[in-house]
Amino acid sequence: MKKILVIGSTGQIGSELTMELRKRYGNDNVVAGYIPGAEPKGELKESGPSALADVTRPDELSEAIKRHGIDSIYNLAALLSVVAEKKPLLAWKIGIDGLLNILELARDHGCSVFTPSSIGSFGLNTPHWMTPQDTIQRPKTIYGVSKVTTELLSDYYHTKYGVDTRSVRFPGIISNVTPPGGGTTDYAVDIYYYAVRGEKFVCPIKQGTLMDMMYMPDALNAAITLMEADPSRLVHRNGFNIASMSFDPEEIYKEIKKHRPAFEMVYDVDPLKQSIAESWPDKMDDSCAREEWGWRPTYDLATMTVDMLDKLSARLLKK
Ligand code: AKB
Repeated sequence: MKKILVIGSTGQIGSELTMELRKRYGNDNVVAGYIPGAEPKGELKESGPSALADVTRPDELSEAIKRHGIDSIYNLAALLSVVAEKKPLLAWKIGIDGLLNILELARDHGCSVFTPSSIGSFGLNTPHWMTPQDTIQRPKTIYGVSKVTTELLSDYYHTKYGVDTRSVRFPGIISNVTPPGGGTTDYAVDIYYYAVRGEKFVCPIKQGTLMDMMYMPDALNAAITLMEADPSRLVHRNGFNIASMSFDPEEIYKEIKKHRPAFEMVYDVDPLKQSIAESWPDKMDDSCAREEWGWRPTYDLATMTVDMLDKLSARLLKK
């Protein structure tokens, strides 16, 4: 049985990924890694082991790997795109210095490593429609620069040292559990909270701006399926385009309005978020992920919207 460490287990993806991994591999086999100030709570804390795992402290990471006999690491430590622009040095320290610490330890201890890349690894001169798997990656944000570096470093450790590194380029992830913080795609999560509370939503992204998005259950499944994939089938490693839906603010608004006819949205465009959004793909081509490890999403905008509204209403309105 695998012994897994999730670094960043209390973040937007980490909190749900840790629980999903515990369901599949057993509670005791999945360690929730955290940093001081972001300790696991509730079900995440009670259902399995946890350990201090700050990517900027290699001794602490090494201790967690040895103590729990870890052979597989999901590294979710990162600042999202908007907050990274405000703290570029910290974004680099966590995203790249931290990744190097993990890759060195993975080399020593024979661990496999999943470190997500993002649609943020592309830039203005990348083809925006059906963005190919292998194409121009010249992003202008520090988030993008660190995601391209993540892909290259992870590939380097695989070819040079045989470390089993794998990753996907996540679209904007939408979830009804832990809210994101500091991303360009966050509007597509926030809009559901406003709709359920019956409040008017002010959208920071311009009408007509398409971005790839994905519902959390598909995102979790992508990460775990890729890590389980037969390595002999993988032509690529870091990182695979994965896609399930692409929409602009008007489309998600209209979809929500089908269920909440009184819901209202107005625009107040945030120039930083807008410029980042415009540099990202409108829609990625994920055929390599489909061919090399059987990627198949299950949610589209309509089915996700029903589930988001149901789950959020059940949670927010019972308070
Ligand atoms: C962000 O908006 O920064 C992230 C991402 C797409 O990588 N959600």
